[in-house]
Amino acid sequence: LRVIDEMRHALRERQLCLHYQPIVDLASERIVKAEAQLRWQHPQSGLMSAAEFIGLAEETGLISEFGAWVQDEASAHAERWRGLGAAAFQIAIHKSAAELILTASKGSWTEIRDDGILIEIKEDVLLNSSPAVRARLERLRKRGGQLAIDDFGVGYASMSHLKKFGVDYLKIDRSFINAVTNQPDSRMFVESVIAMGHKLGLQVIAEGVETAGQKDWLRTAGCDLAQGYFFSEPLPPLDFEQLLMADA
Ligand code: G
Ligand code: G
Repeated sequence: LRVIDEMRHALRERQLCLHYQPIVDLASERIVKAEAQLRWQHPQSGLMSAAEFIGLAEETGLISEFGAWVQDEASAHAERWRGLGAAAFQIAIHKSAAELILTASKGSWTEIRDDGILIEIKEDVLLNSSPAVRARLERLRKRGGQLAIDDFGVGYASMSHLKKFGVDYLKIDRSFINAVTNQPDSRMFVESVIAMGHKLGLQVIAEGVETAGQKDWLRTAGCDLAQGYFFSEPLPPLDFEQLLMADA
């Protein structure tokens, strides 16, 4: 119970922040997007990653307020950075299955900030979605937002799910990218996902790129975009802004 109070307090007292990890276009090697990672600057525990508190936020329903805050904050940053010259710059935010079920059925996920945002969902959303969630994600795309499947390859989503949903990007899970320069199986998997993605009219993003060898292999394989420690770890907004402006 104390934790719930602390989370409410965190929202009111501006203890939440977003860190941004660049997503790079492999052809030009320019930053074109960023993935937002929610963090909580806890007064006693220090900087906490989303993995440490999102579960509890989901159980208590506070996730809808956290999610709204994330989308507002990310939209404001995206607008600022587009204004500073990164014309088509886009921010990707995570939305969990639990958050979507809660906010889509209640109609509490506002459409005001749909334009220009990229929503990342995991395969479980494709597999177990309600009509309300599907309808909401369709409206997102009609209103100028886009949809990415995060950690693609670790779950059971198939081509038919992708066609039914209207998806814009596939993000290949970093476990495959990690092995791409030394495991033929992973190479074959990544090549297949790129081919399937392109056949379906989607762009493919590689997650967890850590070496120049992986980056070069991915570009040659026709992968569109990449993120990972090779380019940058997730950065606080001001540090990310410097990186973005240096890149422009
Ligand atoms: O950066 P970190 O290792 O804490 O991220 C762990 C996971 O937390 C991410 O892979 C992502 O799935 C999740 N996450 C990060 N930010 C958010 C957010 O704003 N909303 C939700 N629902 N999940 C997030
Ligand atoms: O679930 P998701 O894939 O969004 O995981 C996000 C987490 O992965 C974050 O904690 C982020 O710091 C971490 N991450 C980002 N890039 C890399 C990378 O290149 N290698 C590894 N091992 N982790 C990464």
